[in-house]
Amino acid sequence: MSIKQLKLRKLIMNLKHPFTTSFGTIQEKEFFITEAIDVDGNHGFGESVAFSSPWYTEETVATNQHVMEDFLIPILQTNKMNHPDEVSKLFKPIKGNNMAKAALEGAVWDLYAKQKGISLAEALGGDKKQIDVGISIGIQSSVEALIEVISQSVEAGYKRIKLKIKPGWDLEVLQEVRSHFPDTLIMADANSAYTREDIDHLKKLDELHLMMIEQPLAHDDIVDHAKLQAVIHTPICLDESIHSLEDTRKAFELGSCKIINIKIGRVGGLTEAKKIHDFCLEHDIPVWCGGMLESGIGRAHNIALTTLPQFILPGDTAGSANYWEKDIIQPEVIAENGVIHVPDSPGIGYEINKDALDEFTEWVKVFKF
Ligand code: OSB
Ligand code: MG
Repeated sequence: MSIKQLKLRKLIMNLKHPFTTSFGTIQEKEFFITEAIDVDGNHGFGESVAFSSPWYTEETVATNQHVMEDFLIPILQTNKMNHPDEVSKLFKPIKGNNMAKAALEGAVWDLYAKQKGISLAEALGGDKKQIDVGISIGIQSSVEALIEVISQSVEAGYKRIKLKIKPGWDLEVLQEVRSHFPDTLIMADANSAYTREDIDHLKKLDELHLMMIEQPLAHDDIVDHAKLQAVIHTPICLDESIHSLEDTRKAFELGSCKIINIKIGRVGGLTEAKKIHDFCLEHDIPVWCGGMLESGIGRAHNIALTTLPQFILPGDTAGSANYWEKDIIQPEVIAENGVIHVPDSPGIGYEINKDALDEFTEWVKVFKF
């Protein structure tokens, strides 16, 4: 699958609403769109999901650029491939930097599916025609404001509501929410805001009947999560701690969680994401697809991945309009009653809105192969 050229585009897009987590607020999103072009004029697109600051995990937009330009793109330029699964093998000598790796691998996967004339979902082996999605709601200025946003999301039909929590915005807020929405599927995401000192406090969350609590403890921990899971009924879902199939196996063997959030960027690409999925299918571990406030291109990759069978829980891929005034794909991603119809045209299945892409592009670099 010969690549003739690779384009690296730096974009800046402004979120419709600031998104606040335990680690901070994101308003303006800086990120890369990768584009792999072949001799026949096929174009494959990928997206880097790193943020400007290393608050979620250690990668940033700047480290992504360094690692892609100085290490990963040269590897692609000097090696031939027959299948996108080979990209992660070629990248193996480079440690970590999974979001940088995934951004390039994603463009190769899309290009491959377009060369074969099949959808990315089909190329991955997924066969769902539609996927169920939930929504992730950031920390709000007041409980009243939060209740209002939840009401709108429930009305829009999202299949589950995820609420960001942190010390001081947790038990009482969730109790209030639970009393307004007694039957709604609710989960909480702490983005590593607690420590083992908080275990007694976290035990109190059991009374709220949450679907799960996501990443309560440190971003690099699976040991204390196992201790916490042993004393709470609420299933723990790991996000930040899982970077690979090996991490997944270890977390499973230790009992660190009961559910896995798979993010393509965090695990280094679709090939590794699929391996984690297959392990979870084999061991009966429910998985869902997380989000990183992506543009439509990253969102399309998430949709394709979610067509695999073990994605049995609704993910965070809400509709484009939830994030952006204008997205860079057309049509935009639409979630109707919490359901997204999976496109069946080749590759990611959405056209690029070239005007929007150009409008948000800060600069483009071209790498010849
Ligand atoms: O932990 O899943 C997370 C957003 C930014 C960083 C981390 C996370 C999130 C979300 C929102 O929860 C996901 C989305 O709507 O794309
Ligand atoms: Mg999370």
